[in-house]
Amino acid sequence: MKITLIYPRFAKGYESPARMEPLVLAILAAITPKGHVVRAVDERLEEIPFSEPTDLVAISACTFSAKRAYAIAEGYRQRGVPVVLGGFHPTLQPEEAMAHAESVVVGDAETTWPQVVTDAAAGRLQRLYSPASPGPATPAAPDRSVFRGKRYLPLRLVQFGRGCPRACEFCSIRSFYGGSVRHRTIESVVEELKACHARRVFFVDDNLMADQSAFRGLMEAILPLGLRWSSQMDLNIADNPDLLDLARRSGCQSVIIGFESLNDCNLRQMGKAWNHASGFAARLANIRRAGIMVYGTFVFGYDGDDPGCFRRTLDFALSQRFFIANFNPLQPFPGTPLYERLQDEKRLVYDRWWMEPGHRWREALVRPAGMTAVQLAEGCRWARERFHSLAGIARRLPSRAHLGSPDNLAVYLATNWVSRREIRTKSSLQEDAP
Ligand code: B12
Repeated sequence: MKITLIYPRFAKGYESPARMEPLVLAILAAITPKGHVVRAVDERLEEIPFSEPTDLVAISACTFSAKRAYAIAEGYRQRGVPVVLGGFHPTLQPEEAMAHAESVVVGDAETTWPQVVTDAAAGRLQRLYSPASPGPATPAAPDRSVFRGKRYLPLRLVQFGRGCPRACEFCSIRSFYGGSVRHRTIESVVEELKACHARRVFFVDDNLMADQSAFRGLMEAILPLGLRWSSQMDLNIADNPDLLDLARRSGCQSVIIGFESLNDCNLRQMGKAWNHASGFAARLANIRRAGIMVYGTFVFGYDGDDPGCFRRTLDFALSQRFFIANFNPLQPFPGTPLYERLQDEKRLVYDRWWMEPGHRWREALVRPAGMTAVQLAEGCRWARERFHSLAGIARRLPSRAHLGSPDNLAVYLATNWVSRREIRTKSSLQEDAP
């Protein structure tokens, strides 16, 4: 069979210069049984080849790309080609996805994709593939030959483990993986890093230090490779000077940490009571002292937020000299406890916002308790723009972490420049029309 694997774009006209490799396509290619010809298409870089003959189409969709994924599926189905949908959105909304495809895969590809291909070749695709045991599969090593000739950021995306033991109300990870974390062997990660000649790496784990001993093992193993890497992890990294030092020596350049809110009532409401805003500054100082840059993320629209929360958070992010920060309005992803709660409380602006034709990126999706939906959207926009203004970038620059090496400085300036451009493009963007 000829199999076409597709990663849909998010929105028409959204041309970020900072595209990352869609790891999922390389994993699907790696685990496709022998004897089939695979073509990977990243719609962010190339047109969908509707007129090219193919026997099976597999599309990966998250909630933001679901509407576009359904439109592509429709295009192929009209041409008589069977379509399989998988990824976060079809996993969390299988009924909806089944209306747009011959077949829907729930959960990780590793457990089901070889069977899907065998069934498709025999002309007996099932409507739904759902793994017998829940929880994350061990990630397979990707086949990066599918990225050849395509222009991605000079950054390797590598996955050590999947899942996070935390239970944050708004996050899709727990709904998708449950509370467990599954790691590949450290040897296979090192082998992959060597094979793809990695210099700069983004470990796409949901919480790289979810298991401290696995984290330590990985750091020790990659120490001789001379990498520069970044990843998401929780703030507890700041409390362990040995681990911080080991991370730095192994090449950790930046960490992405969800601070979410400066309001402890909000942190409690979102299930992050293990974090306290009063401890943020001291813990951030520990990370900066280790020479590691911090990418902080914040979310607005929880019940303790009032219109003043944007200025307070912006001041904090500027004074703490974050490398980058996100200021996002609460996004209720289907399948999360947050979505269910807000639906019960009748506080969703749209029931299925991801399918709304007129919905824009800058629009709020929830009705917050302490302000209007417009104030929520505008407050986030205001904080983002101030943070990424030239004055904001200059104010955050003088930090030991940013000035610690010429490479850190170059990454600081380049990333802020790209984010500044993306913010301007996105805020004027309409969601993709099918
Ligand atoms: C790296 C990453 C990014 C990168 C982009 C990656 C890229 N290639 O371009 C960056 C940092 C830019 C990013 C941004 C965003 N991201 Co992001 N990101 C991730 C992260 C951490 C890793 C992605 C990855 O490579 N995973 C590894 C691959 C192998 O996993 P996978 O894609 O899930 O595929 C597996 C299964 O899902 C399944 N599968 C997937 N597709 C298919 C298809 C078929 C046919 C089959 C059989 C199986 C299958 O099999 C695969 C292998 O087992 C994920 C978290 C995660 N655990 O995946 C979040 C995640 C995908 N992001 C998420 C979000 C919300 C965003 C943002 C919208 C955040 C924001 N508020 O701005 C933005 C939007 C980006 C934009 N375009 O504007 C959410 C999506 C939730 C949802 N319900 O859709 C996730 C899950 C994080 C979370 N905590 O919830 N992201």
